[in-house]
Formats: sequence, C-alpha cells, structure tokens
Amino acid sequence: MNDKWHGVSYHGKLKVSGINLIDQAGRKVILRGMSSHGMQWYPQFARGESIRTTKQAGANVFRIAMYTDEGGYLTNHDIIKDLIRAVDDTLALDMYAIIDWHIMYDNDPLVNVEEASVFFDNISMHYKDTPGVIYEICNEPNGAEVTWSENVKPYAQKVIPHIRKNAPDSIILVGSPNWSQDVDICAADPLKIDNIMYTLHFYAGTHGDELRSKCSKALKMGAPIFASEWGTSAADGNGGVFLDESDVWLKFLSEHNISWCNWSLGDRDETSAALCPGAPLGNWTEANLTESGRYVFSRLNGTI
Ligand code: DCB
Repeated sequence: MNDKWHGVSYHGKLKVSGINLIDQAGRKVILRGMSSHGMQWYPQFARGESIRTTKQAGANVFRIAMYTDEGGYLTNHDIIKDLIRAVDDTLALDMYAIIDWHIMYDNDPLVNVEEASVFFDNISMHYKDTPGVIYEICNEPNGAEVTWSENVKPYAQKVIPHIRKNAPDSIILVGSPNWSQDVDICAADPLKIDNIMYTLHFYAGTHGDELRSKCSKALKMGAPIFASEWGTSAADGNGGVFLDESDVWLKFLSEHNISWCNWSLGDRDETSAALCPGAPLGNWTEANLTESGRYVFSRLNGTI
C-alpha cells in the first residue's frame, strides 16, 4: 500500500471508535511518523526543517519526547519552550503532534502525578481543543512493582481529567505496564473513558511473536492500540538493525490499522537513530540517513 498523504486539514478532529482511530467524516485513520529523541538532547531535530523532511517522506504525525528525568522536564521546566516550538512547527505542517510525557527510569508514573497534572493542565489549556494535538500521558511505565491496577490506571484516572476539562474530545494515549507492552492487562481492566488508546512499544531485535500475541489478545478484547514508539534495533536502542523482524512488525501493524511512530529522529551514534552523526537539520540525502533511517523513511508513506 502506498497512501495518498492526508493531514489535519483533511482528517480534522480524531475519535476512537471501537478499536479504530477515525476522522471527522468517519473514515479510518492511520498515522505514521517519527518520534523525536529527548528534548533535552536533540531539540534541533524537532523543528520545522527536520519535521518537514519527514512529511516529504510521508509522515503525518510527529511525536515529541519530553523526558521527565535524565535532565528533562522535572529538573528543567524551560524545556517546555522546545516542546511548544516542536508542536507548533508540526501543526504548521498540517501534521498531528503527540505530546509525550516521557517517563522511563522514573518507572512509576504515580511518583510524579502532581507534576504531570500541572503540566497537562497547562499544556492542554495552551492548545485547548486544537484538533492536531494528541496527548501521551506516560511513555513506558516499568519495574516489577509497577502494575496497571495499582499505579498506571490510578495515574491515568488522575491526570486525564486535567486534559479533559480543556480539551474534552482529544485523543489520549495511555502507556501500558512493562515498558508499554502489557496491553492485554489494560484491555482486561479498561479505563471507562472515551477517546483513549493504549500504547504498544516494541523493538524489532528484542520483541516478536510473544508481544504480537499480547497485542492481538488486547485487540480482541476491544482495546484500541497505538504503537507510539518502536525501533528497528534491540530494546536498548542499539544493536542490529533488525529489518526482517521490522518487516514482520510493520505488516502486523498494517493488518490491524495500527498507527505508529519510529524511534528516533536524531543523530546519536546508535542503531535506532535515523540520522548519521552530524547530519544536517533537514533535506537529508541517503548518505545522511542510517540503515534504520533509510528503511523507516521508505515506509512512512505506508509501503510495507
Ligand atoms: C525505550 C525508551 C526510550 C529508549 C528506547 C530504546 O526504552 F522509551 O527512551 O531510548 O526505548 O531503549 C533510549 C535512547 C538512548 C538513551 C536511552 C536513555 O535510544 O539514546 O541513552 O533511551 O535515555 C526501553 C524500551 C523497552 C525496554 C527497555 C527500554 N525493554 N530501556 O523492553 O526492556 O531500557 O530503555
């Protein structure tokens, strides 16, 4: 499949209907694009020129990964300026923008629920009901003690109302436990809230059939899924690349109309990075793209 490009002006405000993402006219929507790397490290590739180049390859969504720890938002609120510029640049390109509260080594989202509530209150006030903005409230909950029922679900129930009062119909992505893999657990005990989707994250070198069956199970139970982060590498962002395994995954996502963002649009020296170290800010040639970048850029338009 090789889709015609459609952005926010065509699809408008999105809705979740059953397990599908649909648009204002009731058509099924598939979003594909890149995720930025951490805003505290690579904000330069989360601006107009870079995002436009991903659009030219077919992307209609851009995910902005605002880390909470590792020098991110919790210790540097100023980072919000880079986030807002990235969201504005994305919207100006008629693309959907995902605002990602990128928890990771701060494994339990509940620990910073007050900070998250204030952040999402402010950012959803700023964007009100802008149809292109999608909220992702916790990147990857993880850790053996961090469960859906005791941690992630209560977190979501606390944070989502802060978004809903400003952006009543926006799409909200909710991370699943175990590095956003246990979507079947969310599906068995779902949030009773409209227009939410659960995130499934995978790294082709580490995750395969077992994770795909969790996803199939969740879909069968009626849970809407968004693959807001995946990589061609192993789970640590390095190793590989695993392109045959990535083919299997992309085919699976396509069969289930699952939207995706690839990790990541940056030039760090790691195999999951789409850009070679020192790449310019946009208009990349084949030589500027890594093996992963060349693979993913050739598939942003729906080619599998
Ligand atoms: C996720 C994180 C993401 C991380 C990638 C690759 O982590 F959401 O932030 O990105 O997947 O690991 C990496 C960057 C590195 C950076 C590091 C720390 O690529 O440049 O140094 O973050 O900021 C996952 C996902 C899954 C699993 C483990 C991790 N898993 N992990 O299945 O075990 O350990 O980070």
